[in-house]
Amino acid sequence: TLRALIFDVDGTLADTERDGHRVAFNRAFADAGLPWNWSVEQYGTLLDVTGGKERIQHYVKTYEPTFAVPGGDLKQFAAALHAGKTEHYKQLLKDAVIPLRPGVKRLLLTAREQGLRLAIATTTTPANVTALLQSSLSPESLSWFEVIAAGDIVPLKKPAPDIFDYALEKLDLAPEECFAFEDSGQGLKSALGAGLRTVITLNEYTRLHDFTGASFVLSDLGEPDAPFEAIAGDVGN
Ligand code: XBP
Ligand code: MG
Repeated sequence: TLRALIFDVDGTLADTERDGHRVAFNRAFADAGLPWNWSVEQYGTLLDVTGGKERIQHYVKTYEPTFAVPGGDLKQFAAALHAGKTEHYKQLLKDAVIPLRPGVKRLLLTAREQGLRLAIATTTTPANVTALLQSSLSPESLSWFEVIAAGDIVPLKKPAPDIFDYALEKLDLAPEECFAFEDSGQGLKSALGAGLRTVITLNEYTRLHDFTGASFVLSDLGEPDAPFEAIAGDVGN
């Protein structure tokens, strides 16, 4: 029996990467007086590395190999930059709502009506999940999710299965009792590694990823009442 749905956040609940995270990284770089600016296109390549702190470290090693790291410790430097990035991301979501993807709200509401349990398994920082749900869904929507597994709660990020394993353990459910919702190849690998059936919704950054093993690969979750949502401007409450 199906008992729970486990959701990825970035790219699955909302298209947060291009106009959210990417912009926040660039603002943090500017604050630190760094001349780095990640373009929409380059960010697509950088997304291969999951986790913002890990992404910054990867960027420096790959594209700025001669950069003299202040303090000499790249991990520490990336963590400090990333803390600034998180502040910018939260502020961005306060200034402008990034809408949930089509059909996400309907699916969450329907699942709740039917007594399905909800959880989140994401690589993103916990504060980002809170900020997104509060601004794009509703202040009380955080409580809809029984488990919010996020960020550094497990040492190995996606594509490792650890974050989904963790969510399953907290739900006290077997993978056969759940479905995962993902948008990326790394996310799918992570969910499959945890034994989960997975629904993929594609986006601009992930549409060419390898989705072998997914139960469904969909453009989005917007059918059948997407036109209604569009008319009603169904964002927020
Ligand atoms: C999302 C990520 C995150 C975000 C940025 O992956 O990889 O790193 O890009 O958030 P997923 P942070 O959708 O698979 O969870 O900067 O907080 O890491
Ligand atoms: Mg994602």
